[in-house]
Amino acid sequence: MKISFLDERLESIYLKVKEGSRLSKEDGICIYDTHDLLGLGHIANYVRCNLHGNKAFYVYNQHLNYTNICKNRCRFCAYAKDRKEKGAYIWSIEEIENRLMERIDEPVSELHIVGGLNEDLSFAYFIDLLKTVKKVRPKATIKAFTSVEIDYLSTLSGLSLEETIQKLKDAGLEMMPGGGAEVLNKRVHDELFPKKIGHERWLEIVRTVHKAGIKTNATMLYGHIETLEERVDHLITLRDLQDETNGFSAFIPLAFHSLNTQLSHFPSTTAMDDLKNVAAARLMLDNFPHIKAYWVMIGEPLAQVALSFGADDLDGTIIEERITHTAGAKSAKGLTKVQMERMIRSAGFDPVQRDSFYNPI
Ligand code: V47
Ligand code: SF4
Repeated sequence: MKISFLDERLESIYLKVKEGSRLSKEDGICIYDTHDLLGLGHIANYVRCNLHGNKAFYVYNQHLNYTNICKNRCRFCAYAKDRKEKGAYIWSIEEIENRLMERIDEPVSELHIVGGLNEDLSFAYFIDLLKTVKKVRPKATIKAFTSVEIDYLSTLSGLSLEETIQKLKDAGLEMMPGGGAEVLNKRVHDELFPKKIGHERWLEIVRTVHKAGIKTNATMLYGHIETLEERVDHLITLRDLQDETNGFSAFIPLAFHSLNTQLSHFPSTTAMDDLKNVAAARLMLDNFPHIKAYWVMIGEPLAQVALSFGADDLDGTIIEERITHTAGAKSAKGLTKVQMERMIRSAGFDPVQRDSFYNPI
């Protein structure tokens, strides 16, 4: 189909995409820089439909955030607390079991488990946590711990990275979520999350996890101090690692929410930027099978639109989201299966309920 783009720079990007050629760093910057949102959406939707047709995926999942006490205290995070601060919590294994039992009649197929770096927890707690979740929900997939937590668990266990991953795998870990990467860049790291593992260590952990046969997701936290060039570099770094390991399943752009953070003067991300991030991900990450529009962060209405800007997955029902809501998210804390399917259908796509590995349920 002949398209007349308002921004003629998009012509050559469309041509490359149609030929199956890889986009360059300059193309990535142009994707973020253009004001031709509909032209960009057309190209991203072309790729999305070639890969997934009219399907839009979602998962029946439950989030469990076992503690909000964290020693890292990243400047963008509203969720983390110090041990003695009001609202600080640790869930005992019994409490985790109770939270799972509250929803035991629902068809949850994935448990998404992440938390802070809490110095009061032992490695045995994590093994117990995984085994308990597996005992209560034997058929559900455990998608747990970011690379930041894996690094910390390896320190706690006193074992090598490989041995730590093996122990977690033996206890029930099957997949890892994509959080914790933020922006893979030293300047942004040093300014916003200096205590968190750096760029090189994050890549080392993900590479090791992939080698151990565990699939992971990847994310990028955007809408704070990062430049457009730093965003594109982040995407290219992930693309290069995926060429090497093929261990990434989905990419999720995460829109920064500033309320209750040290960066509370930052305005919310705009719809334009949210959609560009979805489209940029779909076009730059040509070796990633899935791009998620995370409705929690960009809101349900825009997540629907994002399905026509490159996203093929709306993540899931979640049940109770805490991290973004502490930072001011206005979206629901969880959605029902009926609500997820209605969102997808009314955006013109066919809902596919999936498991963690994108098999239809
Ligand atoms: O690791 C923290 C980010 C992540 C804020 O892999 C913030 O399927 C915005 O990673 N504003 C957690 N973001 C969420 C996450 C995720 C979500 C859904 C699906 C998957 C997946 C992964 O949120 C954190 C951090 O990078 N974050 N604070 C904030 N104020
Ligand atoms: Fe801790 Fe994660 Fe929050 Fe950073 S983003 S302070 S590592 S919980």
